[in-house]
Amino acid sequence: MEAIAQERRLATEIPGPRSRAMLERRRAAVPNGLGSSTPIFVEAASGAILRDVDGNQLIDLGAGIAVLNVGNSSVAVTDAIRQQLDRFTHTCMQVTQYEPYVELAERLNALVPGDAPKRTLFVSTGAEAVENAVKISRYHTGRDAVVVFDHAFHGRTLLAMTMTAKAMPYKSGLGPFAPEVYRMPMSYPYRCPTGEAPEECGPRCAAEAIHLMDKQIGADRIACIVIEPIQGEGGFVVPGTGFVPALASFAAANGIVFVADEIQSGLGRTGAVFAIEHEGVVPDLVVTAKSLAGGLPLAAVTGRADVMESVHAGGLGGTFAGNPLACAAGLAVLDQLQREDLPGKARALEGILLPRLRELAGRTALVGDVRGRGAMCAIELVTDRDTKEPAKAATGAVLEECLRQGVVVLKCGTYDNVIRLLPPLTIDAALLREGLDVLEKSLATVAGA
Ligand code: PLZ
Repeated sequence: MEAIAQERRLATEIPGPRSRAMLERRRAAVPNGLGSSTPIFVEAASGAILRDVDGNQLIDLGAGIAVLNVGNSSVAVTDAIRQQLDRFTHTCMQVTQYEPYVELAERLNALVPGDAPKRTLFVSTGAEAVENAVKISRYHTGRDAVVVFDHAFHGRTLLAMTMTAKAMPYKSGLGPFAPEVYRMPMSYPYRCPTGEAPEECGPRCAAEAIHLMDKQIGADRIACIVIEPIQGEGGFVVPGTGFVPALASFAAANGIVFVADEIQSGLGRTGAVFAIEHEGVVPDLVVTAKSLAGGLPLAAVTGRADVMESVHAGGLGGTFAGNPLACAAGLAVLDQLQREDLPGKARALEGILLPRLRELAGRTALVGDVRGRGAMCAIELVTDRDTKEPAKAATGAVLEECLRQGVVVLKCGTYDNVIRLLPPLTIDAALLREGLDVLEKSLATVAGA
């Protein structure tokens, strides 16, 4: 396979004529409901470079929404897929079984925090993993209620969409929703829902959430609390110190299954294998997807054996769940995670990202907040630092300018005003710096406009 030089190269305007022509074809063939944040069509990708159909080479600071922690087209991963491809591509684990599924389960059981014996169930997508975590929690507890948080994103299927917070674009017009899902305040130090100062936001929001769970649901009716240790789509919100541990203690004291949704934050991204490790909390269940199989669709529910073993045989599964190509890729991803110390790489990237983003905040008042851990960092843009009015239009304009200059950057956030940086963890420091230079120039252009 051809390795693409790890450099940004502008061959045409972006989008170029070929991407524009494909966009026309797409419009006539694919529904508008599938939104795409850029008009670019990719021809090849490797490392942290995407080459489009017009020959432009773009710096990838989105990693396919946190899927390519190992880098685009990781050689180790594609080799593993190729080897499995020559053996077989599918049997269905519910019919005739295969070793890569079991081996990957063993590996994840060892990686997920906690000393108790564990089990792993594989499915195909993040939403499906979230749904299975809820099914297992309900079965285990004999309770119905599911607790989620403001700004949460858990997927697009009926239950996962219900668990997702944001109406537009994820829920508006797409209901009715699933019952027994309750939303609690989320600690968001920059915009504390209780109005506390950032240092007090964690304990105060935890107290508020616990009060609401007790009084409005009843702790003894709650099957599970599902939380992203660092929120992804919701705005890269890092909860205040103490928030997650207080909820985990409440869960443990009340027989509630505590579920960490590590779909975006997991597998090295935040400088630890799992973001929950930064909180010193051992969750009962962890859900992973995205980076688990380096681009192949694979998701997992991993957790305490006594919880995972609650469900009767045949109660869980799926035709494609734990596809052998995806499991082979997953094994190669975990090898690479450990061999190349991807969590360590994420910490090194944090050392480039956070200081640079703080510098940007020093230069333009458009940047209201800088936050993140590891290579999961973001800036939140506001039109006014006092009122914190979200700068949605400016955010869109900055991203468009970045794209024109050959850098793919994603936004997120309930208010569409957060620019998130999610580079492949294997990105060269120089290439990341170049991407950040482009971001800085784009911010200056938009701020000065
Ligand atoms: N939980 C924390 O980040 C997926 C969504 C892209 P699926 N995030 C990207 C989009 O617009 O649909 C996500 C996540 C967290 C669950 C999911 C859902 O994972 O594999 O997309 O189903």
